[in-house]
Amino acid sequence: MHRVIGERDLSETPFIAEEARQVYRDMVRARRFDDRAVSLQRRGWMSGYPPFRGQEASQVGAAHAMADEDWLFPTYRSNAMQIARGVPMADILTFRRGHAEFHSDHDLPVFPQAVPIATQIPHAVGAGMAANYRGEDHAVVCYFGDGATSEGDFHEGMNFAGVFDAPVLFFCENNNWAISHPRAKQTASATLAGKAEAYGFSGGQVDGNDPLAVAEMVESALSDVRSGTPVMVESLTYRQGAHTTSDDPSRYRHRAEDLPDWRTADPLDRFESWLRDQGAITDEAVEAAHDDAEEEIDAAIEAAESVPDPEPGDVFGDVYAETPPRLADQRRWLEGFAADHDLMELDH
Ligand SMILES: Cc1ncc(C[n+]2csc(CCOP(=O)(O)OP(=O)(O)O)c2C)c(N)n1
Ligand SMILES: [Mg+2]
Repeated sequence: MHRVIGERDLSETPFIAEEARQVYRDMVRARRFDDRAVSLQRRGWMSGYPPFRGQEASQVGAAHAMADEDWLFPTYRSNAMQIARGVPMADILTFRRGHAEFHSDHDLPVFPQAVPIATQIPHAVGAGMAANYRGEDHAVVCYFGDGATSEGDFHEGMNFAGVFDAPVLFFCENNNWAISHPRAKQTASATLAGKAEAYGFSGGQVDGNDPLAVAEMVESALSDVRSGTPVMVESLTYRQGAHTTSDDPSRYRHRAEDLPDWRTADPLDRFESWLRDQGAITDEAVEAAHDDAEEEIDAAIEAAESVPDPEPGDVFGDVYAETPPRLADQRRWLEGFAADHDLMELDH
């Protein structure tokens, strides 16, 4: 298990204080975003939201280890990673309000979020293989959860990556839950990282509530990836909240196995108190991080609110180059329904 907090002083790590403070600021941005998003959903501002509270260290640490040109393949859960990579918060909000993702048309190397579990894994491997064919030297970071490791797409993607030396870092964020299903029942494997061995490359575990440990491990994994071998990192963290705003975890949380304190500890509190012990952060810096984050989120909400509602017909767009008959039928049905109920107009 790779770890920094509790085992090393900041001076014994490869990080300087300013880098550690930047990681902290991104964790605050992510935490405040998540809190506000849940409140917005609760008042009907968006239909649903999957909180990532508790997973900020894991995601921000990993994002900080990536080079600017590296591609990220995210999911609905990895908003902190996207925020730390520079995806505008307003884009994430407009997406959750029914728009196509990336409303601002940024050109960051970030794929659209995958909502079907594990489908992004073969996509990420394909992007890595394409980079090899084209002689490009960026790496691909594929984010997924513990539950995704039980999907066929995970095994197919890992297999291809191993056979074709795809420059992919498989970043598995083990938050102990796949909706209500605990990790203990997900697989009989001792670890998730151990699955990499079967595909011919290595995997390792990191304390996912320690952002510098994650950054250090991901950076070293990415250097292996760039030299031609895929790597899997299992980041051990904990989903503090519900699966989504439609879920009630009090119905099943009692079924969680006993987890060590570091696993369920709050990563933001833990990192902040360690930075204070290290003399690397002041009260003013903490306050400024929160104020700046709040200001950024206020602006993002305003920007998202200024975007007109999506057209209902948008759901048929960007799926196929040519609409297949089945979807054309569905579209006709929706048009009829809309006309009968005087609900909306579909543009053709
Ligand atoms: C292919 C597919 N099957 C089932 C679902 C329903 N589903 C949504 S989230 C989820 C659990 C995923 O757990 P995990 O991979 O650990 O990710 P987390 O939600 O913890 O981030 C499932 C089964 C889905 N979205 N896609
Ligand atoms: Mg999970």
